[in-house]
Amino acid sequence: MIIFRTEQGAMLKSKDSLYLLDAADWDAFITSEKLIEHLVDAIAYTQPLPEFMTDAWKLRAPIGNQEVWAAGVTYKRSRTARMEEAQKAGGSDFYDRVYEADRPELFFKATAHRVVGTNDELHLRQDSKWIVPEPELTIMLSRQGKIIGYTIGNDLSCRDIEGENPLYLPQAKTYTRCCAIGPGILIQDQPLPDDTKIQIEIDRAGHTIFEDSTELSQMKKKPKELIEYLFRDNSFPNGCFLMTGTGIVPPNDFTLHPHDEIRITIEPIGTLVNKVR
Ligand code: DO4
Ligand code: MG
Repeated sequence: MIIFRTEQGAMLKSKDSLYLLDAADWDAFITSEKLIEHLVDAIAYTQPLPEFMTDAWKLRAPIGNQEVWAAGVTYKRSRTARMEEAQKAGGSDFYDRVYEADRPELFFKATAHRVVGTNDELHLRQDSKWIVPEPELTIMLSRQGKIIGYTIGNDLSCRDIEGENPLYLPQAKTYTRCCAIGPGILIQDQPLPDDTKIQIEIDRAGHTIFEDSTELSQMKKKPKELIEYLFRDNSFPNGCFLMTGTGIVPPNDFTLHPHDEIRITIEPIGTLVNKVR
């Protein structure tokens, strides 16, 4: 079951049918301990929506007042890319060490107002010349740290800023429209299979200029370990999102341009589509 957030309320997709649920208080709805029961009831007792009706509905980012946190250097590819970008500044050793360490890299990524949904625009930071998308499996967690479900995240990152000095990480990562989440949340507390693929395509002027894929089996740190560290001495009254790190980094001569379109697919969640400006 996948939940989408729309102007009209929560839209539930089950098999090929769509149902509308009241979610005026999105935080209460999505973090309710009875969420699964509500969804099962909606399927049993309400009429599916005719498709023509929902075609024009705009999907919003499926986030209320949750914070977005992110894990870093959870895949070998990210470790190598970071070591390269930080080499001149003498910071590469930190990335190698965090890849091997028990304690993961966890950082604050965004508040909800910095997050965009699918089909919305991400922002290219004006004082950066080297910006890349990071396609990441993103977990929604309850206030108790239980997995509510899975979505797709784009951890837009300024590689020149973080490469200049690791202490600049918050500026490289957190700014207006720095993060995309969506299109919806796959409601499931069980882990996704190791062979789940994460795919990315970047289009410029109608041509695909970069595509790549990885799979969850390539993640060195597992979601359970990341969650356990994130919730140590830390409280999240509305639950939170945790981006689990990127396993795909475009070549070092690649940077996003205004109007590029980024498509990130993780089945069975769907595809997150964003242009940049
Ligand atoms: O330490 C830099 C950021 C790492 C990151 O965002 C990632 O590996 O996905
Ligand atoms: Mg990342």
